[in-house]
Amino acid sequence: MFCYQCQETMNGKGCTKNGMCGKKGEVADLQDDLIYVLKSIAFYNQKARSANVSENSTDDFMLDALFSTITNTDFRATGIQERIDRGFKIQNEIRQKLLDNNALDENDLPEIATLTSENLSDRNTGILATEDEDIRSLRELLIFGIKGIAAYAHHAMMLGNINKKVNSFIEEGLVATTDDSLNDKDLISLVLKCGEKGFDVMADLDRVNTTEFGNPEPTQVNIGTRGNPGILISGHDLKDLKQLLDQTEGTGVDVYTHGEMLPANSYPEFKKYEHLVGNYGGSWWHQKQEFESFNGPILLTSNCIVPPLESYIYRLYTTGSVGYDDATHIIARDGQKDFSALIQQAKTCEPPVQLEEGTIMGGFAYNSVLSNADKIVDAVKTGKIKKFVVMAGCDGRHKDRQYYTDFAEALPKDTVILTAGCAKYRYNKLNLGEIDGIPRVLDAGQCNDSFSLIVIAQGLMARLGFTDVNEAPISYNIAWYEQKAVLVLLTLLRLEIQNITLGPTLPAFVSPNVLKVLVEKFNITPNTTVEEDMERLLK
Ligand code: FSO
Ligand code: SF4
Repeated sequence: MFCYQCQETMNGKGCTKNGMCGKKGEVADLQDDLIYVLKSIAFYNQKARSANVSENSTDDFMLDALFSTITNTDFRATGIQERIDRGFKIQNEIRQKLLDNNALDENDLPEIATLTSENLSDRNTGILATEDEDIRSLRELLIFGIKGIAAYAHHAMMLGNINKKVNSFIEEGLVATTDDSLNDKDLISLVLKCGEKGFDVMADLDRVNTTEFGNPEPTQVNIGTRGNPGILISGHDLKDLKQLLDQTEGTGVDVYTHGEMLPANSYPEFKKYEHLVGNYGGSWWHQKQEFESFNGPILLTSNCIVPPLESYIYRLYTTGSVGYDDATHIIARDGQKDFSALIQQAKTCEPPVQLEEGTIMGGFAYNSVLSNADKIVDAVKTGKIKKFVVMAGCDGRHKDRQYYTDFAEALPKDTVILTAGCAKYRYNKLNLGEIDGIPRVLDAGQCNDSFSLIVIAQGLMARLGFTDVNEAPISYNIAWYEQKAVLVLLTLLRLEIQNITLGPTLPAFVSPNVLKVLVEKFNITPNTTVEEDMERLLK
């Protein structure tokens, strides 16, 4: 096993026996195999697209399979093995279809296309198979960005969106990582193209989410509990939440959000449900304590799942690309998921133990912010707001992440934090106050709603007369953890945003030479101390 895809990788270098996340070595190796199989399918499906014989079911499969390999998603060897087996079936079907249509020359196939279930064990599918450190770094950066695309495209697909250009880029990128003729420059341009597709896929997801559930509106989200038994829903999939709310209505069972599902409380469609009580607890890594004290069933709709305690695993349910041995997995039939097992179980459970009380503010996506732009623009013009600081991204377990709480607290009172993703849990309960009625923390939503932050930044800057985004009073202090955050970062780079501060550590998969390019081209800086970064970021 060798895995270095997330921020918590061992010693900042790579996990080699078992993952720091709890992923078993066996599962990591299977995930390498699965990614390798996907590269082979990608080769064939590119040809199938050109010959107009590609199937939507291949896209479905690719998105789910890539998503399943993201940090803290599917921990099951069986779950990954099933996808490998299905992958070979799909690869064979596409190959046969191409032959039937005279669209494949079997005498001229690259090595990745000659992969079969029989010869898989002869191939070196691991990350270290690429010997050149810089090429390996760029290939993996591309793959991790693609995993991020797949996750967001998968949520959008659940709501009926299929973006063929995005899906065909996934194939282009995967195949490129098998092509020894591509040099570092070629790979850098693909990495930036990945960022461009990141913007497109986040825009897609925003469009389907807001079409289905309305535009998020500023909302005080309750963080207390009430006396009914409840179901806790975590992850990013809003369609799952909708089905759960419909099925629990009138049953006497309440629903609470957890982690990245918090922003759902600000969508008009979800606010209609009286039994959506609010949000319970904090970001993903607090789940051992919080799932324990919640007392009722928990539904994980995406990452991040943490290896659960025995004490609540019988109340843990997974769905979509996420999975854990001994947790019950709910599958969709004709687009519908049956959550009756959770509802029955909830009725036998104690109500949640209250952890805190009060509210937190959410719902500051671009629609609500830009429709109040006058107020914000005035505050900037009159000097009441001097700077916006984008503090989007992920939260994580590292002690060093206290930095983000300290940084938010230390920011001067004439600054506004723009946030999205679970990073916000480091400061969203601090009561940082308001500037002329504008909250100093504007939470746009989930990590994919970083799209909203970009639209907000562009909208405000246009109103303030800036043509160059790097001239505007916005600085970036981004926290990353897993591969969706890698994609968001690539999207910001593709938009030519300079001077991003990144932490709490730099990615292990970025080689010294690749880092040099990132610094030269974009002036990316690792975070240091609150004082030092404050000075730089407020300049
Ligand atoms: Fe967080 Fe986990 Fe949304 Fe990530 S819950 S860390 S970037 O999966 O997806 O922000
Ligand atoms: Fe290690 Fe992160 Fe990979 Fe888990 S996902 S094995 S913690 S690098």
